[in-house]
Amino acid sequence: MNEQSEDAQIPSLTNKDVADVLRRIGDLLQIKGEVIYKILAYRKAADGLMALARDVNAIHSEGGLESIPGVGKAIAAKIDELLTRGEMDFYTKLVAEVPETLAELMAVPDLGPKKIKLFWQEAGVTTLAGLEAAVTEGKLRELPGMGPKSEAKLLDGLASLARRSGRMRLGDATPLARELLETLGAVEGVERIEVAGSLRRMAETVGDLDLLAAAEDSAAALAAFVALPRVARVLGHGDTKASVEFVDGTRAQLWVHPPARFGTALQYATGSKDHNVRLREIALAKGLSLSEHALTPVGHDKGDGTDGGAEILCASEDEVYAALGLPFVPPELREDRGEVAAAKADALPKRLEVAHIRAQLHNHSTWSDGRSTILEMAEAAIERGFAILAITDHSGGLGIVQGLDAEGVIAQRVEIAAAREAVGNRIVLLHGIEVDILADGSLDMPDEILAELDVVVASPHVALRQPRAQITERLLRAIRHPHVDIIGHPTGRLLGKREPADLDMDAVLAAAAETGTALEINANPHRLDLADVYARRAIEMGIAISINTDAHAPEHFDFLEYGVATARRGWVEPESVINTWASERLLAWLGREKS
Ligand code: DGT
Ligand code: CA
Ligand code: ZN
Repeated sequence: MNEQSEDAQIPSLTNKDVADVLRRIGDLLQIKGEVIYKILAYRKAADGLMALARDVNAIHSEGGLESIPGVGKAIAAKIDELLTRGEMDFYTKLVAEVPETLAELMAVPDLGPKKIKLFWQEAGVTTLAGLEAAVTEGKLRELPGMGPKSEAKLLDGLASLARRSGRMRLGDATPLARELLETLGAVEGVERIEVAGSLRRMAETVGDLDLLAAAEDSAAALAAFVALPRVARVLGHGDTKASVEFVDGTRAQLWVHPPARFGTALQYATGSKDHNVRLREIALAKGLSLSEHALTPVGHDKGDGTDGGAEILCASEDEVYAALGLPFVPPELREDRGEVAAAKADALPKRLEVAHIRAQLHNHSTWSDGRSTILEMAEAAIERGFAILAITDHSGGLGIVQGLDAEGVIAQRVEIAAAREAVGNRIVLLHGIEVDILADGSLDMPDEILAELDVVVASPHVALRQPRAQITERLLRAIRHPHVDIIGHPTGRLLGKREPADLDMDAVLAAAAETGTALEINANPHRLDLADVYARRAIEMGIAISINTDAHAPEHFDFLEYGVATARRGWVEPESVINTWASERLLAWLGREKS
């Protein structure tokens, strides 16, 4: 299809292009005030398109649009129009009524369809730039529900939107990369294939996917890569490297190197750039020049008789680091945050492994917004080899989810007891709660109930945009609370969607250290909260870390690898993570009296 599009009259649209139109329709209908189920239908169809691993044009030509999840007859007809004519009547009429650019405003944090309609109709705001100008000029101040505070909030929202880029979350990139490795690894002649770049370093978001294959002959691997069904455009296709854009807009590149040079190539492509600069300095001090192809003695092959010796080829990264006199530096540490100096001093952190994690202390069930029963969660935890599982459903005050009040917690004891009976000694099942830290810093559950629970995770969910002093004080109150064991997802951030709360982290960390309250690394890939840099500061202060998947269903236990990676990136060693401790030690810690 890519080839066809060159001569076709209508430029072929990618899955992402079509999904964007459907999403925009949903947004514009919502601003217009249309009923919610219609809006959701467009969004579901857009999600269905984005999840496809094939080009929608191919599905279209087979007459299979209605087989796309979320796409029914009516939307299929509209997509057909769009792909056939490059236009959709419904959309054309809609944007004649509601300006197309209003949809952009839906991405501004804390700005909803009603306000957008108000700003449009009362102040003529139709674009992001127009919104910024209207706020700055005070044109929105007199509108209902507006004031200096909401103006400041809008400006913050616009700024955070500008900071956001098209980066992918680690949790989305990882399964995609695994699929690519499997497909391309099966290509004839490919001896080895690995991810590189920020994905191998397991950064919380990645800009693009870097893949690296070892093969004597690069042509077959590169040809297979550019012919993947999910490729929408080939951006480049050379002798040793190709880059593509997928149907969902993700970019990826594949390098192919001879197996004998795979180590230097992988080391180079893994980065980070700054880490590589450090290594090149060390190489130069040893009279070597480090490149993706080899370690080359300075003066090698200059043709003037000053040949400094033969190239050193490295098939593995171990050999690269060894040639520089260093132990292997795990990819998660390669951010130029002191890891090269630590490697030289043989003082790299002890590596935390997923297998070290024996307990999961923050999990939900059907008693709040989880999808599985307590027993189902317990069985799934047993299957994954956990020794301890805590059920910590939400407290009631959230408003958005059905949570537990004091009576609910008491009623839940019966089911916990029944589940304990059913699992016997296969796992230790703890009864806990994820209690909401209310806007004033009090907890959404009476103390006497909290006192009886095995684990108390206290988390901020509401009023996350409070001013710094207020939200910091609120967290401090929760940290100092005698029954709180763990602070869940401390900053409340959602990657690419919501900025962290404006916390004074020094104060938060100091209070956690002083009171012996653990801070969570929430492993959900939308959160990864605490972030790596804060986790590192926390362990330097002796604060206990708890890595939890916040599972709302059994498959969420799979998030653990992202939490562990975040901890590694924060130089966190197994000993600092309470989830690695022997059961008796962890249970004693949970039952301690806080200072
Ligand atoms: P990303 O994609 O923005 O999340 O970040 P990376 O780290 O994956 O960076 P990317 O994709 O631009 O490049 C992949 C790797 O290639 C990078 O980690 C190191 C290597 N690399 C790229 N450009 C340079 C460079 O100018 N100098 C050096 N030393 N290495 C580079
Ligand atoms: Ca990259
Ligand atoms: Zn939560």
